Amino acid sequence: MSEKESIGRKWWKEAIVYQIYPRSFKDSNGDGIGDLNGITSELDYIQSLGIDVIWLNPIFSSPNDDNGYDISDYKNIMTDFGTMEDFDRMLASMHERGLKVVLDLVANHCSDEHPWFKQSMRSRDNPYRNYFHWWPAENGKPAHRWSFFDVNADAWKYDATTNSYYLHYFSQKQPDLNWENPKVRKEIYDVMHFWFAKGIDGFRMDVITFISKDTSFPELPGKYQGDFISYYSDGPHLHEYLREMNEEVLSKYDVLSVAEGIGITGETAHDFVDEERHELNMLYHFEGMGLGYLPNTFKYPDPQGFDLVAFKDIYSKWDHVFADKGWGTIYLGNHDQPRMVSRWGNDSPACRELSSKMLTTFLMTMRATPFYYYGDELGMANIRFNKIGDYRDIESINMYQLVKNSGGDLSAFIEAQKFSARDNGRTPFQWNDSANAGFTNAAPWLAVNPDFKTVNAAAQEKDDNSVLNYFRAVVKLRKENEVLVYGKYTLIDRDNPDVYAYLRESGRKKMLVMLNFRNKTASTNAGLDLTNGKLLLHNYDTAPASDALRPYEARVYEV
Ligand code: TEU
Ligand code: CA
Repeated sequence: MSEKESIGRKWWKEAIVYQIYPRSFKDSNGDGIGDLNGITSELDYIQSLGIDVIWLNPIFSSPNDDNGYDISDYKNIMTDFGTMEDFDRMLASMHERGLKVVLDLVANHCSDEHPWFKQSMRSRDNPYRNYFHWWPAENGKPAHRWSFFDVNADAWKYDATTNSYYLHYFSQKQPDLNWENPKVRKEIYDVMHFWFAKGIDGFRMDVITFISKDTSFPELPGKYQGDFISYYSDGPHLHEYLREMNEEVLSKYDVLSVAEGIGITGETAHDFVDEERHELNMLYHFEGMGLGYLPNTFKYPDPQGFDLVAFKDIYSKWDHVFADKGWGTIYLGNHDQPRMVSRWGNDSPACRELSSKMLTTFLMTMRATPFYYYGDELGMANIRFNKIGDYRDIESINMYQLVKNSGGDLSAFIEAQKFSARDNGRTPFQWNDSANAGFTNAAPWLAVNPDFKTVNAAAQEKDDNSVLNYFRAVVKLRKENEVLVYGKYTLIDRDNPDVYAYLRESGRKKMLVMLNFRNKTASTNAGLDLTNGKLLLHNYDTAPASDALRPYEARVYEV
């Protein structure tokens, strides 16, 4: 079996996924909200990036309590985003350009405005009753379940209509679907077939690890020590349902399936993605996303920042997890995280471009499928709102209320949200320096970052050394050097607190990647004579003068 066969080549292992948050990409009809026709109108730009796959956050009918992650009709397009005709045209145009499309499957919960729930809450013997998790109130209050978004962090909501509580891990308008009910599973498989029949190329699966519940709803077992996320992602029939989903749907198409792997650890990862398991292709983990936050706080940043050695350990461990089997993904931002350059780099005017390029080099040179977030290719930064009124995200608004209800320090909360809030990653795309950054000619649904006058695509198009053109260059480097996809990964100089360096090797090809994560000159002892190395890419506009790395410098050598 050749090395190539042993690698188990797959298109989705070699792909670069570009995530578009449709609400914030481009408004085509002047209502201040991004939409599908807006995306279709910018396909030249998207194609120019060199990426292969577009992941769209939910575009289905929704009252937008959680910006589409609360679906009221799985087989229709959200009114704000357009029509099914708009979708069909967008999909056809993307396929014509060789771009694949991945949609977002939100099947752990749906909207409380979905007909299923409207029926279910009517009476205890309604045929849809068992589509959700109900607890009859005469049995007393059910055992506590923690909610991500509830203002009292309570995942049970009482409904007087049938004197019962229903379960909602997220907001009260996001009741959890009862996957223990085979009718519910059939409904979801039917929805997946509907979109695959339309020609889409895959699904990113929202909190898919949470779908199976112990419906006797016991007190949280002691072994989880209060860690609800680990308990939620350890349901009794999870893998049985993922195998069934594969058998009923995924195995029938050549598509990409990726789990939003909240709660998945290095120990359990293979259960989800090993080929012989016949479940999913990939997952993305959350281990890195906890770095740099003060423990037991709601994403309050650690003033010391994040520990680079811990960062290296996490991404090296996950490379090792999939070194021989399975396949990983890599990301540093998305619609649930603050902007990459503000979180992991330095978004000061002097360092924003350099550190953004350095972080992009990391994502494009690891042995995993990159999931790259719209706007990061421009180095878009956090907007850092000063007041709760500026926020549109239910998580920030409800957590503010929760802090208020418990008499907490609201200004400390607002301060922390400047660093970690999700809306920092959802501000409109900055196309040019015209009004509203060319995103819309109406009032945008969420404020545009005032730095758009300088940080925008039009300005960067013209600048060979821009973050945008560097993105295109490092994507090209990955596409032209398969060693950066499948090559063996080896961490170098692990204890170096400032530089992340690693080798990628395959056959006679050997690449050395060196990344300075600090705003100062730093060195790494790569133990390799770089003078014989061929410098393939670096993020400064002047050639390096020594082995020492300049602030936020990134270099890729062939050695
Ligand atoms: O996110 C689940 C999830 O992990 C997030 O709640 C995350 O932990 C948190 O927001 C970080 O602050 C998925 C979607 O990606 C998210 O946008 C939805 O809000 C959520 O599920 C519910 O569908
Ligand atoms: Ca619009």
